[in-house]
Amino acid sequence: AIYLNDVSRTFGEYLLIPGLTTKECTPANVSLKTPLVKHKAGEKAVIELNIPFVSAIMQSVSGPDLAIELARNGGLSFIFGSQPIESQAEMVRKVKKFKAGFVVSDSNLTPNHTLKDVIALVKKTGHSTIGITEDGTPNGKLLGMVTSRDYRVEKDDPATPVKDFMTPFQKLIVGELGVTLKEANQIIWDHKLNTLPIIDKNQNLQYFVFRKDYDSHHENPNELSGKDKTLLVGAGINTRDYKDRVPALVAAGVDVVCIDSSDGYSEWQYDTLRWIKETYGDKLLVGAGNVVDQEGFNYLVEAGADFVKVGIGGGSICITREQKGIGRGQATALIDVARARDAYYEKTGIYVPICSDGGLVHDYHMVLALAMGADFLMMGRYFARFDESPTKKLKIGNSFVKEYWGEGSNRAKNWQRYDMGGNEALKFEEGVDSYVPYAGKMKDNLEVTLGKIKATMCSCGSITIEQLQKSAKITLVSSTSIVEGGAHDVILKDQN
Ligand code: MZP
Repeated sequence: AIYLNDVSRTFGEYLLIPGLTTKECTPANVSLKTPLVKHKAGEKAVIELNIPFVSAIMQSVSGPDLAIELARNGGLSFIFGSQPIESQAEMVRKVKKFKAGFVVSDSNLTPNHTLKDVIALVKKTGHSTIGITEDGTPNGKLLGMVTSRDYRVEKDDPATPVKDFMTPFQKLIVGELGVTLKEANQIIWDHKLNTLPIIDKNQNLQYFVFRKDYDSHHENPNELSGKDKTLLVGAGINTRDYKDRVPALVAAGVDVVCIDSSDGYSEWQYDTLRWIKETYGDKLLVGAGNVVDQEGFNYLVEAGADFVKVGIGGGSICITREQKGIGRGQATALIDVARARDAYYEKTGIYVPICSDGGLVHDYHMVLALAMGADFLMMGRYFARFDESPTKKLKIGNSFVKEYWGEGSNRAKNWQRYDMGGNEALKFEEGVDSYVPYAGKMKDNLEVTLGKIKATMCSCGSITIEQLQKSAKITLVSSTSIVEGGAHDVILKDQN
């Protein structure tokens, strides 16, 4: 056997030492932009994220609702692959149909259609606001609009004609084509609107701007509000049915795929990557993993991976280390793989981003992972707690929880993720079925988490992830100094 000299360590065993905080190091100046896929030195990656978060490729995490909300907030979801090809492709389509920035009235709804028709359209398109035009075409004259609030209130009587509950045009505050996001936002705030219809000079409805859209685009307030962007979405794939699954996902408009496996250092992944690159070239971006050392990284990069995922056995629902005795402390794995990424960059001038997957518990762990070299972070438990995750919210005792189960649990039966060749079946469980505390809306939680990340980065004297990776000072902590880091030697007042 070969013995590695380093101890397998995880995030809780490290702390960051503050660097010089210059006057420009303020949270408002921090950019969390990060590359998702490989690119040449000095060039930008084809896909960049505005926040370094992606959601786990899991049934209990990444459905279309979560994908839409995360993309709107600057991150990206990988729609889970442990489902039939057609239903996964449908989820991808649902996200791609949801236009960021605006919603065109692509209905054929006229004032005489019923609420039932509106609900059917909402389900089909994912649009939460529907403009009603005279002739039912996007270029027809705007007469009014129906929002999700209206149809929720009225859903008891689906036969109500649209004209009885739509907000008539006269009452709307209407922006005109060509307004910037800053101007749109001013109108939205001045008139306490959530949605601003935008018309052209002939008073035909063109699209809507949402307050939320402006929020998520605040980095670029001078952008015209009508720029049609679609949301980014990824999807998980496996090494068995990729020749059928990948074309279906591509046809659905997927932006990036990722081979999902608990142990990615395999010839199965090599073959899958080669097939994708031979079939699609650089038109389809593909991540691979998971690995925990330099050999694993180099092997997948050589096969064509556009990013590599790091982590075995650290996930909150994962029992792989107990079941199979394989894995590596997440921090040690990340530090090792980041070295391979940097060496490859030195040698070839090609930067292959790495993703730290699983095991992030506290928000400061996220900063540590970025400082140790992760370009972005994949999280399951974190996102499973939110309204937008696809699982049930339950009340247990006095608290609300959401369900969260591993892909290697009997409930998910994702045998492809744990495939070692041979027959198709999950031979033994590598994950658990659990609850996580319910935490409300994603957006509210992201605000707090990102606020903390930015504050820590400022303490470290960095306003970009790249600077943090280069200059962060990291120290190991002893178990006694961990005790020192919490409240200690005081009698805590009753917090109720
Ligand atoms: P966490 O954010 O909940 O700590 O970890 C999520 C990660 O755990 C996923 O992205 C995936 O890599 C891994 N995972 C998913 N299911 C299992 C399992 O059943 C698992 N063992 O380990």
